[in-house]
Amino acid sequence: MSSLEQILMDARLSMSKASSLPELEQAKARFLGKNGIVTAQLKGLSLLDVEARKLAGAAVNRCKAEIELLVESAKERIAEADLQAKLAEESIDVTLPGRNPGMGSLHPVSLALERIEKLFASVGFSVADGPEIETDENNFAMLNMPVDHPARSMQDTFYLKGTSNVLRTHTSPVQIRYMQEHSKKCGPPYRIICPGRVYRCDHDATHSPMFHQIEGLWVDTGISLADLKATLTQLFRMFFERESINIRFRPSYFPFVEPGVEVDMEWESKGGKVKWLEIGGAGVVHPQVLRNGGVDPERYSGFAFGMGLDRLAMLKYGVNDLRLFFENDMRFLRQFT
Ligand code: FA5
Repeated sequence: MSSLEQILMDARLSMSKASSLPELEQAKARFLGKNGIVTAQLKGLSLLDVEARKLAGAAVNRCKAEIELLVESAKERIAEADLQAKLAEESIDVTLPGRNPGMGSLHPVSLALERIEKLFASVGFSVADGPEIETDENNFAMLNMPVDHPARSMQDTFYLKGTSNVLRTHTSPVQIRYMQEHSKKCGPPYRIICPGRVYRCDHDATHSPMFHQIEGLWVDTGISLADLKATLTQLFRMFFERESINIRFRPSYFPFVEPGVEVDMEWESKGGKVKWLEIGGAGVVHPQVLRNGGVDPERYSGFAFGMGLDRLAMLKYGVNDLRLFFENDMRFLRQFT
């Protein structure tokens, strides 16, 4: 056997034995490195005469090329083995039982909403819905706030570029949508609540740029402010589970109701001093708004209200900063089971 055949056999054995890339590098260097066996053969060619050098040179180069191929295929084999080992290490046994992440719970705002919906349903209200991207027309104009009406600036609005749409600033446009849709079919009585997200450019401990409101609308014959007060008083007593709750109406201005009121709730009284908290706006639906909804104001009247749902949840659960509702901190949320 020639020395080159011997070298090749030796190389095959070494490459097949290498089980890691550093081992392979070492084996490669032993044959092809600066002081390697094949390199020594190439250096030795200079001692031969021209004809013999040609033949021997070709043979040494063939041997070198073959060893390079051996190195490449060993490299692939090692990479594949490494990959398989990694996959085996990271593999997931899908048959194992799941880890217990702890019991989930509803968000406090969802809890408050669920409760309010149940209470209103128990006195005959149904739930209506509307889009969060609303037309300027429904959010403002149909609610008695035409373009340039100063009341538009009462709510800092997010306008949608290049359209006449806005992120709705309150849930009141659902009143218009509901009345328009149902006046075509059957007409009043209407008794609905509409909970949902609303948006305003506003941010501090009691104001959030996205918050939740719950709208209420009752349209029928002979509905008055007294019905509004009786309904809200009764529902707040049930919601807060406190018989002693009183509400008061403060005169206020909303273009879509006449008269309009701010609703305050008696929260606590210390040393004979009563503390009132504002929770929403309300009033008797303006005749023009009824007309815009396809309802005859000569025949029907109604009341409407819009409450801050997050504010109600803050009061119910004793939370003093609205922003806590939107931070999704598990330590906070876990307390509401
Ligand atoms: C309105 O939005 C009227 N649409 C309510 C209404 C409906 C009046 C029907 C008459 C008839 P106001 O801007 O006051 O009104 O908002 C109502 C309630 O939403 C407030 O009392 C407050 O509880 C809550 N609220 C307002 N802005 C924020 C805010 N940035 N973050 C959290 N809650 C807010």
